[in-house]
Amino acid sequence: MSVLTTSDTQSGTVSQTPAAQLFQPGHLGRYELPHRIVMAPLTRSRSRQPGNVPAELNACYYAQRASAALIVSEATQVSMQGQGYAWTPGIHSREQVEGWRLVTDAVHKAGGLIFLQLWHVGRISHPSLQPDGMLPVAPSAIKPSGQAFIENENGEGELVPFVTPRALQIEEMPYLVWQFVSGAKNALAAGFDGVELHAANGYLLDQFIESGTNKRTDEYGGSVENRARLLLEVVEAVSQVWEPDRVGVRLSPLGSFNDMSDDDPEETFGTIAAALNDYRLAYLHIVNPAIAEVEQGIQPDARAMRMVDLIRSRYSGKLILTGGFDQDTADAWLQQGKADFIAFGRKFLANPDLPERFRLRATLNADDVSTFYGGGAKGYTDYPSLAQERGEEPKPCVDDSWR
Ligand code: 8OZ
Repeated sequence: MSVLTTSDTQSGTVSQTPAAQLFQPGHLGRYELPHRIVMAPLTRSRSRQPGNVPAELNACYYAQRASAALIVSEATQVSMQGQGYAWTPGIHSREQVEGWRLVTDAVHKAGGLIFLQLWHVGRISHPSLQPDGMLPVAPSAIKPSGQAFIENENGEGELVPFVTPRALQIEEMPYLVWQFVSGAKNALAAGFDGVELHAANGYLLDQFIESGTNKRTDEYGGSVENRARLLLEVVEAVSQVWEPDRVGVRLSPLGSFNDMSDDDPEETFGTIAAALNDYRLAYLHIVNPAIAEVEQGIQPDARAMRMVDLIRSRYSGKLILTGGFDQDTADAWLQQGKADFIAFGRKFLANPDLPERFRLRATLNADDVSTFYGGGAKGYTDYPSLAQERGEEPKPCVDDSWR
């Protein structure tokens, strides 16, 4: 399929140029994907206000990136309680479902596949983002270090210190599962192709999983079986809304973002990876524990590499790895069998046609950190494609038939 793929199966020889693995087709759940390049979930904080509603601009952004084998949407709160940052989109109101329909229609029209990432932030929030100014909720009343990103009285983004969250009562656990189920049902109504459960990066499900944030003494705390209970209940319930072959789970073993820690990450994440086998999910998505080293082109930390290998050996389904990869490191990791798909975040953000650029080994646009979060089209839908660089007019992004 790719001009760079030179594998010659007829003569029995396999000689592939460095990007060959990335351009092999592969199955993911019920889908047959044309290559191995996934777009990672990226928070962009550009939903329409009020109401955190996806709109035409967001449809344009995702449609531009439809050549990804799979797009995993930005993290999307399943409820008001699940919101932790200003202007992130939700999937709990009728307007949001209609807004996401613009996105899924636009991506499908452009030939793409898109999963919605279902998100509850737990303690990574602030009363100003919570219903009735209530405290954020968490497995235990432990304040994260750092700051929440909120909207101030002037409608501007502002960083304010986190507060101590309220520890959830055991009677509230079914309500947490219900919030994810409700988000999953709404995702189905909005026309997505599947859902990914965000159990990474220090948000609610991860707060239950890891011992640093979970000091509970009931059946949701203590042993790894207990700390994994909420995740597995959500997996089970969401798999009844969607078939399991359209459900993925994202984890971040050894991650410290959002003040996370675990006493025995090998036991915790090894056990969870094995437990997930029972559900026959579309995939497990891992935030690369060696992200910093891969990005800098240095030898990864031995513990990080052991964790990648541990997850691979315990989990028998498809694995997506994200974090720090370029074309060659991605291809090498696929070649070594460390993952089945590689997701790219910052590179996809700045290169709407990333697979084509990889295929042609074209220069990549650099990303602009100052426009990552909030704002409008600048730094969002105005990164040029190769076709534009050749002088073609940009494709019209918004088409009246999507309204
Ligand atoms: C960066 C800024 C805000 C949110 C994550 C959803 O870490 C996020 C996120 C990342 O998964």
